[in-house]
Amino acid sequence: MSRRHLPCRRPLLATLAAFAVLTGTAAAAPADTPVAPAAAVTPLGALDDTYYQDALGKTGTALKGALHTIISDQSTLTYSQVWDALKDTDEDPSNSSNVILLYSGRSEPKSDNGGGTDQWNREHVWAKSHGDFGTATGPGTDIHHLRPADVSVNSIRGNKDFDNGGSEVSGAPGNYTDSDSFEPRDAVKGDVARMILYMAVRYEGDDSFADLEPNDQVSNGSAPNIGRLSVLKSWSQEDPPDTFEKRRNDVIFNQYQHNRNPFVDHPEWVDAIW
Ligand SMILES: [Ca+2]
Ligand SMILES: [Ca+2]
Ligand SMILES: [Ca+2]
Repeated sequence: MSRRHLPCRRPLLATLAAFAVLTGTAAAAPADTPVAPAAAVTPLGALDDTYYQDALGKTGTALKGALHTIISDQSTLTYSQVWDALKDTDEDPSNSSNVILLYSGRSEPKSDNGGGTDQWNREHVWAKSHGDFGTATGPGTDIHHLRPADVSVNSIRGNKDFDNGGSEVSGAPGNYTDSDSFEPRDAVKGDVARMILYMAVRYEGDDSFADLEPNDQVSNGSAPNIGRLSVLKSWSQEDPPDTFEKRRNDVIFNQYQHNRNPFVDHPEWVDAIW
């Protein structure tokens, strides 16, 4: 560790730092101070002036239609390219060798992807059987709703709809499941909701894939629907976008698909549409 962490060795520096805090002036950082990387999140105003220009001021189906047009202009990935993309989008901010697993919250080495127990794999938050889109390039490779997940927990979630309740999931504290639904941990409830609603706006049946839509049911099976909408709306309110989720949206926009999840940028659009 650097000498400046020893007490009373550099009283002048401490005084200067305290002065800077009090006055808001920026004292020059000592050469041995690590500089924390700034959270590089695109300012909303800049997006509104450009990316979201045609959506502003709209509500309901007009807003949904405008957003569909905006976010459908994108690049696509193959299913094998998704592995490397997720190593970037879901990187652990505290350990650049790891990713954070969606449901368990565990930090797992990026290199530990695969199909084995305790490895991580590619979770389709909009379960791919709901609309039967598989892993062909399209909704099945859209990283806005693909997340690293523990292989066993991914299997337990299966293709269940989302709802509150059930028994706690083994290996994923704070997640609950019963025979027909899955409840993610509190920290990602809003993420899950916004991913589902992104998919509903992005996929409207005007390409070769099904029109994906939320509804208020569970047990949707292979229908192109995911529930329950009322619960997802509550989750989006309870867990607003944080820096991790916003950075993720930026990385997908800047480096991979060049489209955004509008509900991460404008969470109030959830209620404006549904
Ligand atoms: Ca249930
Ligand atoms: Ca969250
Ligand atoms: Ca749709």
